[in-house]
Order: sequence, then structure tokens, then C-alpha cells
Amino acid sequence: MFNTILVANRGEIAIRAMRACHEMGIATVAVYSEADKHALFAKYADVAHCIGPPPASQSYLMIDRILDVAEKTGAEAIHPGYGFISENSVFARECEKMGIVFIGPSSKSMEDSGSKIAARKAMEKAGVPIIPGISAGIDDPESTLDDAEKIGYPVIVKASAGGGGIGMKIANNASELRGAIESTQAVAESVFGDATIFMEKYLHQPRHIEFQILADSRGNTIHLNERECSIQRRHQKLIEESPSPVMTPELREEMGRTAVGAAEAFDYTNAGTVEFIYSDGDFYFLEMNARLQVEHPITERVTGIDIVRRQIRIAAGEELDRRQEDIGIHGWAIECRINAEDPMNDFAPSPGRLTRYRSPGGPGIRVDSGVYMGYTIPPYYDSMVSKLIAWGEHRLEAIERMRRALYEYVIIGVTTNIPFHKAVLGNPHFIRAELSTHFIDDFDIPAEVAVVVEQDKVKGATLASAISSDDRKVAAITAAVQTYMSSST
Ligand code: MV4
Repeated sequence: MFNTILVANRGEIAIRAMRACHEMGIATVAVYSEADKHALFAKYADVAHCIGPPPASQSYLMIDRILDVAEKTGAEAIHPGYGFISENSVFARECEKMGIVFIGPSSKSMEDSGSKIAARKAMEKAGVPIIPGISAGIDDPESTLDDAEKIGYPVIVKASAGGGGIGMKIANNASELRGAIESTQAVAESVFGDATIFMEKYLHQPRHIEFQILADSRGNTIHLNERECSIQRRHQKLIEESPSPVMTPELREEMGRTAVGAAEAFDYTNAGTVEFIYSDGDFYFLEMNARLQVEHPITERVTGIDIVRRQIRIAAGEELDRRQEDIGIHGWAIECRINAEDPMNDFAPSPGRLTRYRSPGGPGIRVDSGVYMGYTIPPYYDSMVSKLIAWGEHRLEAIERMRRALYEYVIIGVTTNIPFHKAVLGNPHFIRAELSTHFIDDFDIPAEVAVVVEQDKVKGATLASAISSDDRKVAAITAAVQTYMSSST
């Protein structure tokens, strides 16, 4: 086993990776940008090295500096977290060359799964269902128009180097398709430096269901069931749950077996996720995420398996200690991403100082966070404050606990999306599990959030007048209190 691991990431995920290291008796090295000098993860590590003067947003992409620190500190392995260099095959290859273990798949399998067209071809060959479409780059728009007639409109044009929804365009007819080809090509070239695009049939209002994979380097690949991530806004997931409400044991068996087949076709090792799109009882491969994902804790909660500890053991060459038949599902878990952003103002980021901070607890609650009271959230990175995970014996109990925890959460100094989560968790469609990737578009956010904010104000005012009879104090408390807590807690 490794003695020292460098964590090449920031925030809650850096802490998550280091927690596993500390449990396993492994020393931790953090790298941080100038902007993260006071971040919790830099304090949490055994040693922390600054790798970044401004621009702060670039530091965690500086391959040479990260590898320098690894050499200097004698780290034998690097945990990349998610985002930043986690799916960078060049970084993984540099690690391989230097004899440093990259805690993730090989650079080769990262490359093979990274190209969407190559992945479609590989999946076709492996017998994994793919969305009806063309498994080749578009170079002749005219023949593509013929192909689209055969597939049937609407179609969607995507960048081969893309992912996460960047540079996709839907076309309802031939003239829209001409425009979609041109604009997607331009975006693909400018964002990914690769203008290769392809086309698929557009599936209306699908659900997003993904399978967690664990694969060791000795030929064992298993799945840890599915997560449903249909509640998203502009390709950013906001609420995830496991299991998926649409799943049956038979469908899970089939999709799970397919996901394992997909991972094996990429020669995949370590933890990864196979994303599917689910529509009207059919499912199709969407992409392979070659990293640990933000939403991994809900899978940990319902399977009882610590995914990060398994990542480290797999990277050290150990054999998986579980077989597929050992994997169960215990209850239901939901994750809400708590972001410093304003749901009433188009989710505009709201960085700033956390003048008060108190996270929820009690039965079934897990909070993964990288912040503390008095910490200033910098404006350079994503706006996540924490991941709030609620577990219950069944879906409704998980929802009830999540709502209770959202009302326990005290975050003052920045605007958060907590009222948005309260609104969704109280929405009848959500409670009935009528989900789709269009849920948020069909959901009147300003109206629903306004109702929650108004109700909480009344609750706050009632509480405040019980605490104080000073009008100014009551007004201040009313404004601050949107929780079960008084502002003095
Ligand atoms: C699609 C689709 C409908 N039809 N492909 C979005 C992210 C990228 N990985 C692929 N995405 C989609 N591809 C076809 N042929 C709808 C989406 C999509 C989506 C997919 C998963 C999760 C959320 C989504 C939100 C909007 C659109």
C-alpha cells in the first residue's frame, strides 16, 4: 500500500479523498492555489504546497507543478478528484512515465472513452445499445441531411470531443440541421480544438440514469447499482438519488450487466460511471465518466461500500473484495448540491464570507463540505458549498429527512440555493418521482422558490418575535432565519 498520496484537487472532494487516506494510514499532500490559502482542504492535509499564483483558476491544471510537488514529497500516487485534471489522459500518461500511480483508469482507456464517436463504435461492437444515429464524423452536410431523413427528426448534433452537454444542438428539419452542423462545428473547434461532430436521434424528455462501476486490474468488474440524476439545470446536476425510482430488479440486472460490459470494452480500471439515457422503457449508452463523481456518496450510503478506499486499493494493485452478488441496496439516498448561488436571480454565483455557518446532522444525514464559519468562498471556482446527503429506509423517509436537514442548515453571508431545494423537495411531481431532464425547465423556479421564501419569512418572524420584542432585532432575525435554528445558534 502507498505511504503518501497527493490530492490534486480542492474543496470537499480533496477532503473526501484525504479522509480515506487518513483512515488507511496514508499520509496526504495537498496542492493549493494562492486563492485557496485559507481553504479547509489545505489545512486538513498533512502537508500543503502552494502551486499557484494568480490566475487562481488555472493552478489545478498545471501538470508540471503538480508532478513537481509529487516528486518533492515522495508521493507514490495522485488522486485527481473530479473536474480539473481528472480526465486528462496527458496527465495520466505523464504519471505513468514517471512511475507515479494515477488513481484512475489508464491513459489509454481514458482516451478510448473520451472520444464520443470512438466510444459509440466500441459500444456498438460490444453489443451495448446506443442512440440511433451515425457513428462517424460529419464531413459532408448533404449526406448528413439524407441520414437525418432516415433517422427521423428531431436530431441532435454533438461534438465528438465534447461531453457534459457543451456544443450540442437540436434540429427539427433540414434547414435547422444545416445551421446546427455549422454552429456545433464552430463551438467544437473553439472549445475542444477538434471540430469533429456527429449526429443522433434526439430523445425527448429522457431520464438520466448512471451506473457506478468498480474494476480492478485483475479482470474483475462489478457495478454498485444506479443513480438517477435527472434534476439538472444547464447540464449541472442539482439533485441525485439512488436507487432510481423507475428501476425494477429485472431492468437493473440488464442495465447493470450492460454497464459492466461497456466498462470491460474500454479495458476500464478503478472507479467510473457509465451514463445512460432512459426513455420509454428503453436505455442507451450516453458516455463513460472516467473519474470519481460528485454524487458518489449516495451510492456509498445505499451499498455500504466506501468507493474512495476501493479506488486506492485498486490503484495499489489489490483485487476487489466484493463480487457482484455481494452488492445489495439498503434503503434510499438523496443528495442535494448546496451552492452559493441565487435561485431567484438565474442562479447567479454568490461568493463571499460565511459569517454564520452550521451544518445539519442527526439520523441519516451526511454533509461533505470544504468550508467553515468565517471562510470566504472565492469567486474563481464552482460555487459548491457542500453536498447534503439524506438516507431513509425508503424514498419518502429520505425526502422527509432531507427537508428537515435543509431547515437545520444555517448559511449566512452568501445567498444559497437552499430555498430551491426546499421547493423541489416539496413539489408533488418530485414526490411522485415524475422526473426527467426537463424537470427544472418545466418548474416555475421564481414562483415556487418565492412561496418557500415567503413561508420561511413568516416562520422566521414568529420565531423572532418570541425571542425579542425589539422591532429592529425582530426584523434582522426574520431576515436571517430561514431555518429551525434561531440566528443566535
Ligand atoms: C441527448 C439528449 C437527447 N437525445 N442525446 C446532455 C449531456 C450530454 N452528455 C448528452 N446530453 C443529452 N444527449 C440525444 N440523442 C439529451 C441530452 C440531455 C441530457 C442528458 C443527460 C442528462 C441531462 C440532460 C439534459 C439535457 C439534455
